[in-house]
Order: sequence, then C-alpha cells, then structure tokens
Amino acid sequence: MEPILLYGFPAGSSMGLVAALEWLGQPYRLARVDMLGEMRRPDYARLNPRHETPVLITDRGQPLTETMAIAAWLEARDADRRISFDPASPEADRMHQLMGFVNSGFTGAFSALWVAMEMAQPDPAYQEALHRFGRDAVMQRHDKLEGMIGETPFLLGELPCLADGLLVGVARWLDIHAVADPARWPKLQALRQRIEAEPAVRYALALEAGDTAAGTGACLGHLPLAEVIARYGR
Ligand SMILES: N[C@@H](CCC(=O)N[C@@H](CS)C(=O)NCC(=O)O)C(=O)O
Repeated sequence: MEPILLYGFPAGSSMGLVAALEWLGQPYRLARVDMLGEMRRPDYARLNPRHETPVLITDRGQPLTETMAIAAWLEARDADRRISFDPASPEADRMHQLMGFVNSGFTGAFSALWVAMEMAQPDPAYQEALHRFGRDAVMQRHDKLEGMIGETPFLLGELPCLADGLLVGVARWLDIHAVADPARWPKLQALRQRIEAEPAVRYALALEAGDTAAGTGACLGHLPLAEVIARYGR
C-alpha cells in the first residue's frame, strides 16, 4: 500500500511534510485532521496516544508518529536523493542538524504562545506571562537560526530538501503570533520566500486550507480520518 500522511489543520507543522512528499514524487495518500476537534477525541489516540499530528501510516499499515521519525522513513526511501543526501555525507549531517534544531528548539519556542492562544478559559495575567516568555523564546531561536543559514538558495543547496520542508511548516507561526517583523532576520525571510514560492508548498497550503489544487500527481487522494482510524488504529 501507499503511505498515508495525516496532516493537521489549521497551520500544522505537517504542511511541510506534504510538500516533502511532493518533492519526493512517490505515490502517497493524505488524511486531514482537524486539530481543534477530531484530534482531541478519544478514538484518535488509536493512531497517536499523544493526540498530535503528523502521523504516517507506513506501507506496512503501521502508524508512525513524530516528525523526525517520519522524515527518517522518507529519507530511507529516497533512493534518487530528491529530498535528502547520502547518509554518510557531510550534507546529510548538516541536514539532520538543521532538522533537529527546527523540530526541537525552534518549534518548541512557540509552545507558550500556542498555550496562550488556545486557553479555553481566559486568564489575562497568565496569558501575558506566556506571551512575554514565548516572544522572548521565539526571538532568541530566530536569532540562532539566522546564524545557521548559509549562502545557498535553500538550506542545503540549490534545491529544497527535508530540512526546508520542516522549516516551512513552522516558520509561518511567526506571522500567526505576530511576534516580530520577519525582515528582522533577512536570511530567514529570503529563504522562507523561496520555499513558500515552491509549487509543492503552494499545493500543501491549498490542501491545508481545504481547497483543491493540482500537484505533481504523486498524491493519490484523501482518505477520511474515520476510515484511517478504523483500518490502521491500534
Ligand atoms: N514531537 C512531535 C510534536 C508534534 C506537534 O506538536 N504537533 C502539533 C501540531 S503542529 C500538535 O499536534 N499539537 C497538539 C495540539 O495542537 O493540541 C513531532 O515532532 O511530531
């Protein structure tokens, strides 16, 4: 069977993995997950007991969670090296380093801002503290990432790779939380613009918004979440 990626909306980091699947060019399917509704229901735990996206249903029908594990699964099947590099190469080392940073410190820096935004019961004093903490963390992690970006058009060279996919799924959160003007980090801003202009990313964003869009043809369509849970849930 083709792998199935479950991606979250609104504004899930998993959008970047949809773009990576397009770049990879091998057949896959998708399933949409409403992160504010469906993902919080008890039956979703059969796919991911931590109630998070993304989830990949592998070609063996097994749910695989955690972005880094899913990225490693894709990398292992990227024989033509469309989104990755020879695992023993310095490029692979740097790609893993960047992916590790994006998926840990960079993504985690936004946590307090999401908590403040999604609080069911308003608590202005606590939310203000979360905002202060979150803004500082996001600014600091952006400073660090700016320092890690080189001179090539994409993170690892002339073409986008898995690291660019992971980054583009998360970097837009700066705008959602209106933390700072993206121009404060010129290298990151230019990189984001290049990645976001990629047809694969525009396709992934359109799907995330619930629109139909023409991709490379690698995507064989969407499955309803309920069907994925019934067939592959544990
Ligand atoms: N460590 C996980 C974290 C995934 C994660 O935080 N996903 C977010 C969406 S981007 C999520 O599902 N958050 C739970 C929520 O929104 O309630 C990974 O890297 O896959």
